[in-house]
Amino acid sequence: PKIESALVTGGAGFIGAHLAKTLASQGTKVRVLDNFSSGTLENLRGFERRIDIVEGDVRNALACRNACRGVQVVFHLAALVSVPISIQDPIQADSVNIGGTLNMLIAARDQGVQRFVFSSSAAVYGDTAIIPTHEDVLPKPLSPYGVQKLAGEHYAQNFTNIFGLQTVALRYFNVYGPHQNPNSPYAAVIPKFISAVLEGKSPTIFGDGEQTRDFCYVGDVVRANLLAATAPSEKASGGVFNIAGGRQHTLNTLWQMLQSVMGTQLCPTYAAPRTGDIRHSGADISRAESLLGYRPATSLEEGLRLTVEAY
Ligand code: UD2
Repeated sequence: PKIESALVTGGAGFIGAHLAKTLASQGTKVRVLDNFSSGTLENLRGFERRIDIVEGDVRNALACRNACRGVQVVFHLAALVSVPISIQDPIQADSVNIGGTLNMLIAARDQGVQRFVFSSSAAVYGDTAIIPTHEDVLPKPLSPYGVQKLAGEHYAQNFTNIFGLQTVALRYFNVYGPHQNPNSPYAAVIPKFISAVLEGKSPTIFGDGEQTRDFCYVGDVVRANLLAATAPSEKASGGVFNIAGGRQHTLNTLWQMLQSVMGTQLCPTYAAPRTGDIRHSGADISRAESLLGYRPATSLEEGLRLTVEAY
């Protein structure tokens, strides 16, 4: 099924821009709503004429309402995504992550949007002992960010149950890929490692490097969103789905793979474990496989190659 028209909130951000550009390439009429606090026009380069780019904030109900007008599918990615910032300023993070999501749900409902795909996070699980983690594991978020994403999922389900708005929540694990910002102090590990190598510096591994993560290539996250938007409503609506690579890798393995992709022989610096870090993370993706038809297509090695090539 074709998506005729879509709104991508946070569409100038790392994941949102990949999604918006893919939709536009497929012939979907795309609008992006972004306040450009962390997103950039650079991320949408080459698509400025094909995408309706609106500067606006999801905390503004009128901006949300206008952005939803005439739209079939809403992909809601706009968020304050930094866990440390959500700890330093939970009220501001709450106003964006919960308030903004509520504004978008109300706007989508009132404008007759068909389906609402909500970007959630593995952060809702906290430090669970059940790995790979399936969606029925009791969420126990360890940060305001995780609390806010979990609240967003529940609000989305409210709107399905009370108003009949079709909603789907996707819990992303560690997403990586081209154009992910390496510069913020809270940058993700893969862009940090790549930029260290490119600068000839030794990267820092926090802890012994034997912690594991389930890395997910951004192209797979984009396909998961398209599937969530088009899957039959009886399978998808009101659901939450893990979206990940479905494999766990240690940080040491990640570093080895990256060295081989980049053809370097550097020694990492080991430092004290980062406070608040979880040791292991890995997704059970069987629900997304069986109900959405999601299968990760990009191995970590291939994804690293694609990411490095884009630098
Ligand atoms: C990810 C998400 C976060 C939240 C969390 C939930 C990112 C950027 N963050 O945090 O938003 O959803 O999952 O569990 O996707 N590391 C190093 N050296 C570095 C940077 C990181 O060794 O220079 C380690 C870090 O200690 C951790 C792993 O790499 O063990 C991944 O770190 P991350 O910041 O990329 O992502 P994570 O899993 O902490």
